[in-house]
Amino acid sequence: MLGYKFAIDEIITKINILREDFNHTNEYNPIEHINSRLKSPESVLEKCRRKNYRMDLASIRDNVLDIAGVRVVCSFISDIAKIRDMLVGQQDITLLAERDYITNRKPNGYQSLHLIVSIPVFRSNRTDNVPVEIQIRTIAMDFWASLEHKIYYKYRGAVPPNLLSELTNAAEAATHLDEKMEALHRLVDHTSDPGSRPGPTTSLDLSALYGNKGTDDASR
Ligand code: 0O2
Repeated sequence: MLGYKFAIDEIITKINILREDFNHTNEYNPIEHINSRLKSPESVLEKCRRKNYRMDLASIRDNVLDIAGVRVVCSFISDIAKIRDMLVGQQDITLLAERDYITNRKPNGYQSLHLIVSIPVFRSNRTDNVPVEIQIRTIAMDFWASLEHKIYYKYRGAVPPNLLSELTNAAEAATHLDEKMEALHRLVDHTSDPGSRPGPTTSLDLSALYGNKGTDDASR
């Protein structure tokens, strides 16, 4: 487990460097917060059982690739691809697998980009290539996922159908919020040149925020 802990430390250092450097270069911080977790031995064994993997160390090492997990929470949908590309482009990071639950949302509404990467960890007597699962998502996606996770565990997987459909509706609302925040962010970004910055009384054209639904939503 120590090797997995070191791999988490390496990835978090990389993300913190990206955060600080990106902020310095672009005067903007795309990362809201970072969490990490080491899968417990019980969960590792449970996953082996569920997926029918052999229960020995070699099999665990080869098959359970999310023992080390890092979650990056961003402000806007467009930040997800930026962070993904900045990480995957690093020479010592190898992308082993990628699951895009944003383009292909799970039926329950779960959204996130999952990367399985491998990173070298330089130990006192050897170098290990250690897999880490990196989940990248927006604040709204994260908010939804943490509530869904709590509900799922509370009902031990047997969530009542009405609650399931409310969760799906909430996922829709989270997507809608993400899209609006992204559009607003772009709009403000385009007018952020101090020379063209509108005064407090100048109206911005907000129609792009509401797509082709007109501006009715603006009054809500
Ligand atoms: P935790 O709390 O992170 O330890 P698996 O689900 O492990 O059988 P696979 O194919 O290895 O399947 O992984 P997948 O689906 O790419 O990602 C699994 C992880 O993504 C989960 O880890 C969750 O963190 C997250 N996740 C995936 N689907 C959902 C979902 O529907 N709801 C929520 N809230 N999270 C999800 P763990 O190990 O289950 O949990």
